[in-house]
Amino acid sequence: MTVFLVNPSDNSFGTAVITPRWLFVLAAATPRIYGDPVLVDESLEQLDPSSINAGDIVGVSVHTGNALRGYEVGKMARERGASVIYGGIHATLYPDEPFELGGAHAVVTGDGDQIWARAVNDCVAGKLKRVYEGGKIEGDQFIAARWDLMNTEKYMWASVQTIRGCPKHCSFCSVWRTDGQKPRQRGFQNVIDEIVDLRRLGFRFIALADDNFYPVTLTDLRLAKAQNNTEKLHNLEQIREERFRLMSQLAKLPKDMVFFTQITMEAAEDSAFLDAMREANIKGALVGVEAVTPEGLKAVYKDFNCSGDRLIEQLKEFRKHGVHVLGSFIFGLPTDKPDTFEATAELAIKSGITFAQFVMMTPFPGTVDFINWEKEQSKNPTLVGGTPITRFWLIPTGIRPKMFTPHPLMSSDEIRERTQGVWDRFYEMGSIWKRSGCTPTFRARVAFIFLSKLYRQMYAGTGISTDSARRKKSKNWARWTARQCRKIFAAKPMPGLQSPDWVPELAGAAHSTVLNHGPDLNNPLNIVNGD
Ligand code: B12
Ligand code: SF4
Repeated sequence: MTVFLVNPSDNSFGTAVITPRWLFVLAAATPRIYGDPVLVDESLEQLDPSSINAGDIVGVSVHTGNALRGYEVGKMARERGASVIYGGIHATLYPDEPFELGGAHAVVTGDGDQIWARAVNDCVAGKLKRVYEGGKIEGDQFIAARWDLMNTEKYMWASVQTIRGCPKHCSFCSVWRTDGQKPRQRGFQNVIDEIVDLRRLGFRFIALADDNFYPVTLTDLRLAKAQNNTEKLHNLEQIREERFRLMSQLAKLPKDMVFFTQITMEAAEDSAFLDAMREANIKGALVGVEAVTPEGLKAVYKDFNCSGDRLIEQLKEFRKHGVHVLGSFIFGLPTDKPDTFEATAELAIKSGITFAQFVMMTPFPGTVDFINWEKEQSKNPTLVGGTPITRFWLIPTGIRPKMFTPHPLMSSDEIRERTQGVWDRFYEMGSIWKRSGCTPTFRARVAFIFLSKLYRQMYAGTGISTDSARRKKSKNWARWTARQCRKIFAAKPMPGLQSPDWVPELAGAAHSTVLNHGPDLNNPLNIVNGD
């Protein structure tokens, strides 16, 4: 019996930007007595059906965007006699769907770290239940990924999670509902150990796959103080301290390491936090700007963000502290007007952000936007190819609309074209060249240009591609460029890099590390390069 874990995707580029973390976490959660699981990441290559045999267990992860492909994989595996178990955010939100459409034998909802082993054991014992509820486990129960099973030649960045959950409640986001509003932090020791593992393998670029790396803002602290809520204040301070502890340990890692995370804009006001990020080599962050007008921000329940000149100042603040920003903007909000696109492009360029993504408003399940839209649709349902548009992920990709919610002023096509125009403007050669000035050498500048073009190619999902020949050509270009970019990110492995010995009774205190070996006691991780 073999355990397979499959990350479904319709698009395979041969090389991927970021490791799908769940694959390696669930691999670690698979009981060792069944041998090493086989990991199939379809964003690299498609699963070979003939590799699945009767009696195997196939775990499939689905988020909304890849659910349809996930169901094809599950049905195929079931036909070949395997037991099929689904998990992931989409299966958590719609636990019945994999049974109806994906040939599921069981579904795991919520966090899989702890419950996956039980599902596998039950399956082997012939006692598989229909649903396993993983729930929201505490930070100290998150398990470390099995990076020894990764094909290191295929990924540019590895991903390590330091925290789950987000206290905000943006209308387009499901994180605060599925992962909860209470931040759940991993102990810094576990995070550092995992990163050391990755650096040994030759990964120096790491994405911190967190919902929100900055869970406690200065405003939160001020408010708790003003309310005389000592218990809340203490709790918030503890969460914040733990963040600083983690960053002080990241700062001790080899100096060539680069981290990237996701953060809210409020961090711009927190110089101490940004300084700690710089020290920790967190050199980039995805910042959810979303909209550049006050009305737009209100529409997405994100009025804690600034707009106009203040917004530009805030974005510049990150750069001043050495943190490059990947700004994320949403188009198609009801408050958008035709001139919003131009204004957004202007702002993105003026604010000095290094990368940007311009996504079209999508009502993802589990969000407030989705609930409102579904309610509205129930009065007069729209069908596409017989499927209600509120189940857009089940509509075959060929006929799936690119936008789902009608806009009061603009047609979907107009929004798509204008969004495409903003991508084109931000990533036109002259702009990229100017931005590439932030790199230290000519070689790095060229790499920056390639990366910018690759990013644009992979993530500008406006659906405005022309004939299939051009689509194929651009996919081949992306495959080739992705291979070259991977070489830029690869580092010399450091097999001898030591992880600190964490003193158990002192665990929790930043100064509690003692060393296995090594000459530089003040900088424990910066030692023993194994070459
Ligand atoms: C890091 C991240 C990214 C990264 C890296 C993606 C990658 N290659 O892994 C980047 C920035 C590239 C990205 C891109 C996008 N992302 Co994203 N991303 C995340 C984030 C913050 C963390 C994901 C992660 O690695 N978590 C750590 C792992 C360990 O947790 P996990 O995946 O949840 O898995 C656990 C459980 O779900 C369960 N589980 C998962 N699979 C399985 C399978 C089985 C068999 C079992 C038993 C259990 C199980 O067990 C795991 C361990 O506990 C999540 C937020 C979130 N809370 O999920 C959003 C999230 C997944 N992303 C989201 C979206 C919308 C996107 C984009 C579409 C954004 C855009 N508009 O372009 C793109 C799509 C990319 C793509 N084609 O897949 C949404 C998905 C919503 C939905 N309903 O599907 C999320 C939830 C964020 C949100 N705002 O709502 N993303
Ligand atoms: S968009 Fe970001 S800040 Fe808003 S709820 Fe989601 S994770 Fe939190």
